Amino acid sequence: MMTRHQALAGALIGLALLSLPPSGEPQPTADDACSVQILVPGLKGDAGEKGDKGAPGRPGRVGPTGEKGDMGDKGQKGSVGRHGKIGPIGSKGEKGDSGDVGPPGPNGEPGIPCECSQLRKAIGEMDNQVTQLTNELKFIKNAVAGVRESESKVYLLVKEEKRYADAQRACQGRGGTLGMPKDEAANGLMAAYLAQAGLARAFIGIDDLEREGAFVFADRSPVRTFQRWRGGEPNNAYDEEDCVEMVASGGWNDVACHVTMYFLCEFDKEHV
Ligand SMILES: [Ca+2]
Ligand SMILES: [Ca+2]
Repeated sequence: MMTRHQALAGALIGLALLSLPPSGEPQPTADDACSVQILVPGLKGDAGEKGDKGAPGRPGRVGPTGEKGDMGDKGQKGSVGRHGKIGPIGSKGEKGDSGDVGPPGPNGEPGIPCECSQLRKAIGEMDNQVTQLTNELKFIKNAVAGVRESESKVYLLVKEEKRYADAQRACQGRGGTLGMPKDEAANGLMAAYLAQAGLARAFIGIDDLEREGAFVFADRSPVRTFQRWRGGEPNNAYDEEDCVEMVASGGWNDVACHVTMYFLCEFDKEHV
């Protein structure tokens, strides 16, 4: 049994066959105008020729940032730059070598004439001072060499050859006198001092300068009971022996005052 669809399709095909003009036949006549023309889709045609290239499209949107590429080659040397600013002051450098000696300077003004007489006087005074100091030094050396002491006196043997008067002045200049052996103890001490020093004799403080034969000690006190004259002395030989020496044994002898020899000084301890 035919379905409604099959029946409709068959009807449509029949109608199509009726509308097709027979081949080789003339154009439809007026009668054809009355024929029912029904349009149905044809079969798909062949592919057409390729069209021309279209116009360029609009620019696309900006893309995302790309990854960093490798370092490029070193560029060429640039041109010289401008001068920079002046830098800070540097630290002090080391001392340089001495320079050459300069030329001599001009002559100076004439000097004041030399006061030669005054200079000579000053030099003379200095010479005197030197002599004085030299003598002091000798005396001190003697003192350092050793002195002898009794209970009340200090004795010093001065090893400088002097005349009697000069010897007395030398002792007085130091606050003493030539040695005065007024008793056996003093005479013995002075004699021992001479002997230990290896001396044969020295001036002591006895003389008869004021009156021949009247011997006095250096302090002008007369020589009385204590005397230690050697045998035959005092003899006032050649009528010129007015001063007295002591020999190492402790004996006394009158001698000429102008001869020079070492001498013994004595000082009171109270004044030393
Ligand atoms: Ca005499
Ligand atoms: Ca004599």
